[in-house]
Amino acid sequence: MATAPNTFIPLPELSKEVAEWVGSVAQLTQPHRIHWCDGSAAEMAQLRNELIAKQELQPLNAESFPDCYLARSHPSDVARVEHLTFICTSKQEDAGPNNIWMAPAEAHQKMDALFQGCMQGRTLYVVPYCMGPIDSPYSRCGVEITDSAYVVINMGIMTRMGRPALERIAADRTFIKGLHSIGELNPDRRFIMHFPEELSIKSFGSGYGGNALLGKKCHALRIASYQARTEGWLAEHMLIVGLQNPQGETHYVACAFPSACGKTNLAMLIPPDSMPGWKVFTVGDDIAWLHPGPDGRLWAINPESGYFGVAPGTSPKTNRNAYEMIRKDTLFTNVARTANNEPWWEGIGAGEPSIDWLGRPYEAKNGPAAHPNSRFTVSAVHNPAYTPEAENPRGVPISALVFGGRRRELAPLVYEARSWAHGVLVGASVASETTAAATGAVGVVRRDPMAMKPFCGYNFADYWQHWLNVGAKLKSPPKMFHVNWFRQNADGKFLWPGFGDNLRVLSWMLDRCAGRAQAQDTAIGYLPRPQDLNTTGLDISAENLNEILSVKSDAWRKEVADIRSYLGEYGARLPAALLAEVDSVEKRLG
Ligand code: OXD
Ligand code: MN
Repeated sequence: MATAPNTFIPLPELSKEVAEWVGSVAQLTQPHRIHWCDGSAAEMAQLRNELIAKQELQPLNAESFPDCYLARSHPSDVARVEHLTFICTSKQEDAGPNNIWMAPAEAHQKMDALFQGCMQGRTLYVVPYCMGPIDSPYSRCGVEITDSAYVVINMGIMTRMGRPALERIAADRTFIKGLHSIGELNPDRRFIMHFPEELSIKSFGSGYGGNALLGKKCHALRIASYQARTEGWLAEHMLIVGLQNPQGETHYVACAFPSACGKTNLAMLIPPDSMPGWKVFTVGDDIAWLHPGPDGRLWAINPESGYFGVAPGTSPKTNRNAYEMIRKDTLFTNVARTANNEPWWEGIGAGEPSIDWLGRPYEAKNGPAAHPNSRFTVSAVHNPAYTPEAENPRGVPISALVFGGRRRELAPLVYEARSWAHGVLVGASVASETTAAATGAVGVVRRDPMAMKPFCGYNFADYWQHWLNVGAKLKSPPKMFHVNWFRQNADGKFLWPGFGDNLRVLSWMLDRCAGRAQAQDTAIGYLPRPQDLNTTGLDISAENLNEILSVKSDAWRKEVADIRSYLGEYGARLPAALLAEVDSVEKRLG
């Protein structure tokens, strides 16, 4: 546990284990110099100035966007690379069909050959960080070694980075080792390797967020999910939001949606005018670490301290909180600029692009002005919906867990699982259209169980069993739900308004948790009837509402057959209890 900062001891002397590892990495990578990051504001300013001098960072309009900067990544390095991301367990079956596997010895050899001498002439930054509040027993620390100052600045926003983290590491005597180099940013020499059994990561050839900020997806999801299984908790791709009803009661909900499906928007939701008295607090927008508490409830911390959000589509209408939050102290990556040197992206709702994300004068024929996966990195404390509960070392109690995806058809607006085991099946069968957050085709429906397809550090079959085991430990488990904000009609128009109106669905869920709301019992779970939802002031036709609150048996029979065949890929390791849930949905469908 962290104690009062001891500024007298130089950083490299705080932890013998870290110093030894840094020494061996320096021998391999041969940097020009080594910089131990203390996480101070002065250090951040210094790094920014260095990048500005090299023209790798541009200050934006100092009056309207004070302390905001624009970074441009290499045009071939703009998203996560799932096809180059490996889980290296000693046994291939432990990584499972959901991951690309490589034997640890082979992976180390391959990576060490790439890292050999790769930092010559460059600075090696030692970045100690803590995922989670510095004094929480649920937090876990790591050290990222990187040769990218851009990565250090991002890690400084996204994690509790610097001296306090290193002090905690010295006390815990354990940390995740993450080695990163941008290499030559050559896509043919780009690999993101995870060694869950060794609690280490090696990432080469990319400077993009999810590939390079190793505390985020690599540590807080892939390695942490593996670690969580051995320790009895869950590391999930979930936002955490607090909802205070007009009576003043606050309940916390954690929601798993795939990348770029609106987690940041839901986490910062603005209640519609017709729901006065509601308040929304953001605990996290991307990752939740969930622990069974001594009281039999599930408790959540957000391991991150900032947001690495998708910029396109962010506007005062879609997410006023985010729009306000990113007007100062924000690092933008791959957005466009206006003639007035303000950041610009598609869907911002004002202004005109002048320079596109590649730095060219904007021309419509070149496609979007901002890259569809352009991002903002900003500290959580700038969010108007920030709550100090995000710093609570014991976390927040979770009343409901929500799964969801982006599906034009089939999945209704919301349904409730019958039990924890049924909820695990609902989560395991999430499907969603792919987005620009990862390289590859966009808009293709794929199974993305618990929104963890790109992030689970071990075999999904074992992961589902682990979910079932965690549920068995909870005396008061959260209720589980599935939502789909993205239903469309034949003309491609969205049937549900989404954004702030999603609170209507969340409030029905909380009323279900409190035993106050009605539902219809259907083959796939409990659905609200139209009259069970608060529709005051809602702009939707009765026909559309009926449509998104109905279950089409024929289409669902096909879906369940598809789920069965998908789960079948996990063979004998698949938990029997999950198959029993498939059988029972199928039976109810007739
Ligand atoms: C993210 C992602 O950046 O899921 O959060 O890709
Ligand atoms: Mn994410």
